[in-house]
Amino acid sequence: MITNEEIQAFADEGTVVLRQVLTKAEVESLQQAVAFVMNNPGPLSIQLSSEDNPSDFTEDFRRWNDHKSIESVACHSSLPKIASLLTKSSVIRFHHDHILTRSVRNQQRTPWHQDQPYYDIEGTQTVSFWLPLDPVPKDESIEVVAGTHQGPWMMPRTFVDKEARWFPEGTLEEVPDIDQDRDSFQIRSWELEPGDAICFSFLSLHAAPGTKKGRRTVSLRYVGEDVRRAQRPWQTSPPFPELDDQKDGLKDGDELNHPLFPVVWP
Ligand SMILES: O=C(O)CCC(=O)C(=O)O
Repeated sequence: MITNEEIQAFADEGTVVLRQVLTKAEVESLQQAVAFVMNNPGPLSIQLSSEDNPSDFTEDFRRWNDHKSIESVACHSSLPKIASLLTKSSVIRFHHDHILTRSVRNQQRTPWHQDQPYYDIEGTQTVSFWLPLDPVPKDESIEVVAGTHQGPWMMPRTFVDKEARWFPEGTLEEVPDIDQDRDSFQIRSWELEPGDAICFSFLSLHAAPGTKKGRRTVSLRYVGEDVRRAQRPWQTSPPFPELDDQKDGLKDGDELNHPLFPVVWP
């Protein structure tokens, strides 16, 4: 299902491409789920179109309870076991889903960023699977900087107006200007077919270009046993307000032992 070379590549670089990890039926079920999500936006849905980029770019988060196919692929496909092999964690929890749809000619780039500073977790055993539901040419595929999974953490900023979120200005390194000096970075990207996955750690620096023909993707995110809650005095992206509940929530340093994060492996 996955080779030792692929596991080693993920350990060394924090990213690896895996071919045909989802079946055709799983891809089709996710396509149906994305159509449902687009027609029924959730409370966390964001419309990212702007005046200079009027064509649609929509994101939605945490929809796995709303459509059986997202739950089924997240919890019962080959992905949980692969997450265990890549992160070398014997226990894997599903963390959340993130759905991104760009319509034809949407040119909006997702800027370079790490995901983990936007969340409320500490730990190293993490992996996201970026799952395209349409063919993606290499020059329209997500790009990941090899090696950045080792840190350091870099300042999360809002994507549009670049405000520091949420660490005080100056407390974290800034994301380097990668596009000004691309040859100095080991940038990985791959042409993809539906069923393929680009795997990357929650700390890997990554960015994604716009699209000519349109692109539907689902990112499914998993954590291993060394991951703990890091309570934040701000709203994370996506938010998990349930975790702040005095009785049923999680405290700083707790394992993510909560129904929001089901154990999916073993
Ligand atoms: O597809 C994109 O535009 C960005 C995806 C991304 O940043 C992620 O999945 O973490």
